[in-house]
Amino acid sequence: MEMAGFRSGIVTIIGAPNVGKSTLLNAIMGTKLAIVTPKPQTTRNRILGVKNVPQGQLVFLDTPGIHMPRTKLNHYMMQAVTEALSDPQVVLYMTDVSRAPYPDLAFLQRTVGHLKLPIFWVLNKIDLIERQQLLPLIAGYADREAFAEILPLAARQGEGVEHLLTYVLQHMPEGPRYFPDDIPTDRDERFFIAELIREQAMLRTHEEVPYAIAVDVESVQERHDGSVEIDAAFLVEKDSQKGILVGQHGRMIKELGIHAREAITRLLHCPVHLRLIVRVKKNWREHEATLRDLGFKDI
Ligand SMILES: Nc1nc2c(ncn2[C@@H]2O[C@H](COP(=O)(O)OP(=O)(O)O)[C@@H](O)[C@H]2O)c(=O)[nH]1
Ligand SMILES: [Mg+2]
Repeated sequence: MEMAGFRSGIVTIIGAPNVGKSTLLNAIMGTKLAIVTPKPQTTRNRILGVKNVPQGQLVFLDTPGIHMPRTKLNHYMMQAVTEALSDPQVVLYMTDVSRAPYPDLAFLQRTVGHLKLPIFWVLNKIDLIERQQLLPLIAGYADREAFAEILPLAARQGEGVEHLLTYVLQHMPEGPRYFPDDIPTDRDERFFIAELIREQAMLRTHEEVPYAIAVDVESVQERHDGSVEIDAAFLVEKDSQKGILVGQHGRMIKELGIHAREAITRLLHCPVHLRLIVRVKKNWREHEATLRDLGFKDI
């Protein structure tokens, strides 16, 4: 039995691509669950982080940025958002103060209007504006009463994150501990390994290429010496993309492999051997069976 007054529930983070949703999840968790790049649509799945605090348990859901689905992959990405909105107790709606600070109320009405639950307006990236601009910016927004709380923060610096946790907890109902204390997420190691590899590829490629890349972790084997051997394949859609990812004399794939290996070593806390190959799979983003293999499915 939990102590009296134990609070718990689901907190869904939504907002436009690139406002800093995944960065906030990582800041809350104090560890890297979601990959972050300067490119929109980096997050493709719903990512769950369980934050245990002395008075409760908060289950955060990071979501892909809201956008119009153009491919089947995008369609699944938007389904992940819908799923994350099926049963939250609090919604964190994030905007970027340095770019488009004000909420899109029509959008909120459409997506969460029917839920009748507290919505926080989280203004992220306050490090990018002058401090004295912040209050007038918030005061200049007429529909403030649409929000249960208005919280400015800088997710990348971790500034305001403790504050946010305090407020979220106040809005949580009494409830059980949904996850054991030592289970921080619902995805397996393989998922995070694939994501860390994809992050390095996304950081180093441009235009359409980062969006045409998927990573399939084909095997993860522990060796007797305590190290781990990983085989992973990049999927791309065209030969030209394969050329870019491999790079001249294999330089690109070698370089990103080094960085991915370091990141995976931090994740697994043991030496890692990483073998990467690139496969061309025409139109994989529209290919139902491939998407299913990669873990995207109808809900
Ligand atoms: N300056 C600044 N940049 C941030 C902050 N939070 C996130 N970013 C950057 O914004 C970009 C998008 O972040 P990400 O978390 O991937 O956004 P998402 O698409 O909403 O998940 C990345 O380059 C982050 O480093 C912040 O508080 N301040
Ligand atoms: Mg993200």
